[in-house]
Amino acid sequence: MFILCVCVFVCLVLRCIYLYFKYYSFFSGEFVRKSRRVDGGGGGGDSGDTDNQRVILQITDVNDEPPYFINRPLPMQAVVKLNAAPNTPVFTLQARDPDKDHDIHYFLVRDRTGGRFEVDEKSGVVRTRGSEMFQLDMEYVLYVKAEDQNGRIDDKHFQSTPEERLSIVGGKRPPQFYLPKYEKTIPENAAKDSE
Ligand SMILES: [Ca+2]
Ligand SMILES: [Ca+2]
Repeated sequence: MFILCVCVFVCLVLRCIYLYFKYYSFFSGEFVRKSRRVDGGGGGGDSGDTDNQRVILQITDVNDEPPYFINRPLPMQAVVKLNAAPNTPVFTLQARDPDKDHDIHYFLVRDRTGGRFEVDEKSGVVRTRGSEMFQLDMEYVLYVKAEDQNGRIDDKHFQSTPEERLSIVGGKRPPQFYLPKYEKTIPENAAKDSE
């Protein structure tokens, strides 16, 4: 009785495998359906031949998500040396966009510094302008944004981050703690005052 049950079970498994490979196979993203061709000229007889119909699915990513800044903290903070030469980088704007074909550009939206800084549209680097000294403890404020210029909303607008505030202080800024926890590993033989 036990041997009979085993034989029936094995037959069922083999039958399932046969039916699976007879009608469908799925491999490497290509779906192949095997269909039986009906012979129309032989009195409605079935020739038994099969055709393979290969369907290749190509899935593309629609550009439907806006960019976002990864700079932290927000609002952004930076410092500038009082004697910084023209074109000195003081900060780098960094935005991400989930869409595969994004094309991120950076813009200075509002300038509250009298033209003392500029934003590189492609790299997001914020640089100084002019050779005049910056003032100690003066706060220079810019409003910036990033756009995905492959993500068009309408004829005039692209997907964009919100406008973000970038505060640049002349000289030094007091220590800023914006995360609840900080961890850092240092070698146990590190020299005193080493960085
Ligand atoms: Ca998308
Ligand atoms: Ca996008």
